[in-house]
Amino acid sequence: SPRIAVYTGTFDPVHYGHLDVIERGSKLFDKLIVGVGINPDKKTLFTIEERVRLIETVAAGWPNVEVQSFEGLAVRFVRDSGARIMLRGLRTLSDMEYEFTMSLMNLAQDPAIETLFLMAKEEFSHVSSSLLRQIAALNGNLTKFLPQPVLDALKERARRP
Ligand code: COD
Repeated sequence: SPRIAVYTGTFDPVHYGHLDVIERGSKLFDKLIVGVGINPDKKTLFTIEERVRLIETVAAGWPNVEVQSFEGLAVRFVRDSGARIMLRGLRTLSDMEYEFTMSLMNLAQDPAIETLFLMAKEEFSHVSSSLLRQIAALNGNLTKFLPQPVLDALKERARRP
């Protein structure tokens, strides 16, 4: 049976750090599903449709990568996708604490789903969506961190109230 992994996240918006994990994950598995979480309690800059579309656009070069949105528990989405591996990226020590706690909670929800971590590449280890959103709001330069379609979407988003 094909080896499938699900890379879960909010991706608000997707950046080169995420894309690096997607590329590396696509080489490790037969199929990589990018699972974009709908969290009704969390206010995002981009809608779920926009976040999915941006990832589809920038990941179009990898034929075994599929993008889907999900609501509810992340582990449930992984299981329903026919996968047993939840892929995550790890940047700094502070990520470590958060990800460790979350992986234990996810393991308690469904012991059949394992979380697998890929270490961030050095050049992206300081890149986070929240920091990029802040810099975008202040008109900073983000060309090193975001692909063109995402830069365009941020500009477009800034024009909307
Ligand atoms: N380099 C490498 N990896 C990176 C980088 C980078 N520069 N930046 C981020 N990452 C990794 C993150 O560590 C993470 O593993 C992944 O990429 C996605 O990041 P985010 O910030 O977009 O996603 P999160 O952390 O907000 O994840 C959202 C989830 C809902 C998936 C998560 O909170 C979760 O699994 N929660 C468990 C509880 C649950 O099921 N909630 C569902 C509610 S929607």
